[in-house]
Amino acid sequence: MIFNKDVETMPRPALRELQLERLRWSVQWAYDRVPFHKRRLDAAGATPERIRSLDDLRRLPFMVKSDLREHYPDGLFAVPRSEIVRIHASSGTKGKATIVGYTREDIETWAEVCARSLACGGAHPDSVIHVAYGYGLFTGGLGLHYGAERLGALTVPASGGNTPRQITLIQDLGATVLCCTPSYALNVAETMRDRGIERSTLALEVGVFGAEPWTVGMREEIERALGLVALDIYGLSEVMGPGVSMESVEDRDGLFIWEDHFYPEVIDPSSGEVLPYGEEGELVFTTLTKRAFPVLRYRTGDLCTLFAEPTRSGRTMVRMTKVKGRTDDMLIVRGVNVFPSEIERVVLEQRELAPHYQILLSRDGALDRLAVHVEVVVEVWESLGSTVDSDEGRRLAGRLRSELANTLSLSADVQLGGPGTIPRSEGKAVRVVDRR
Ligand code: DLL
Repeated sequence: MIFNKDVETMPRPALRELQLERLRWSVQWAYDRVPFHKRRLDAAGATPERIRSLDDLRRLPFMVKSDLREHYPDGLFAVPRSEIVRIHASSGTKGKATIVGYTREDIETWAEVCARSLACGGAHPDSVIHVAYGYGLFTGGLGLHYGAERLGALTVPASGGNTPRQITLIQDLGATVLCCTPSYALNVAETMRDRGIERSTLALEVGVFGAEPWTVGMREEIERALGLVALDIYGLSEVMGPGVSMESVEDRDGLFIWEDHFYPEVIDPSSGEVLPYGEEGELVFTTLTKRAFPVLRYRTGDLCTLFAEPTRSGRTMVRMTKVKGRTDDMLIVRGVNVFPSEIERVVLEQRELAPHYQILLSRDGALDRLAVHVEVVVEVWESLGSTVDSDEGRRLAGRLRSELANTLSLSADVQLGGPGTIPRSEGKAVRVVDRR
């Protein structure tokens, strides 16, 4: 189902016209209301009247996370507090949270893009949508909640935690759509297995999973365990929250960016140069309709590729590939660049290993040490007599070690463990522990 057919299937020339009109509005709005934007646009000679084409956006300077921190909590808001109806905060790990604000119109837009996203994933007004993203300052829960209600679906605001109770609710209310992080979906699957709950007692058809990077291998694991179609949803608080882009159930190839509200660019992270579609780089967004907290060329730190080939679903909006990682989560180990997603891919290729892993970095004198801790799957654990300290256990660890060395060009210590060794997540999983 296409939630907003006129917009989602708009011919691209008409879409570009709409984007230009909105871009001019957005730049003017930010310029007139936020001293930070006025100062920077004046300095760059990129005042609103000079924006005559979409390419003129390139005259604007980039915004980065530290700009938000420096104006904490609401120094970049473009409307008086009396017009803000909601705030959320981004889940940054460093320093204070970043506060973001919404006017009533912004909440409307957000509900619309989340409704579009859910429909894009196959949800419809008769769906029962179980939202297990956290409700609160995190945008996941309330964002998708409003989208599900806008779609007209029966919405279950489960939030995070108490997994056994969530499973009972999913069963008893007949949830057809599950919204949560991919790592929490695994947690749900594992709790079901531990309690002997058959997946046939669930009516789940689709999972709307995001808020953290996950590989195709992880997708397959989750689909097998829960018996649903697992789709990827992307977003970030600074731009809106969930619902910036979403994979479609028909295409299952890349995430459609709701370009009538969020204008994407991909840049070379080191030079800042805009890259053509098809080339991988850092995703940058300019909001086209946001009132409370407009962002102009905000660097997300997320790495992906844009592409605009025709689609099965008829949607015309540009797509982004799954996020490969973040510019700042690339690990540099003994001078070699390593993305956690590469490690996840190698781990998940091994049938005997479970999708529960953690990457540990430490320093031994001047030397970095990379260790990968992974659980073996329950059946293997049982067949090994509940220990990995055996020839078979050592053989498994040895194989993972050599696969990692081939892929990463780097040696890693491998430590296998039994089920439950790695901490489980209720929101975003902590995959990397850097003790250097
Ligand atoms: O995570 C919004 C969200 C909620 C998206 C629910 C999807 C579902 P933040 O807490 O501000 O917002 O974190 C944003 O999370 O810059 C990415 O690095 C990462 N991220 C979000 N979605 C994905 C995804 C929410 N599908 C940051 N794949 C972003 C990979 C993702 N990374």
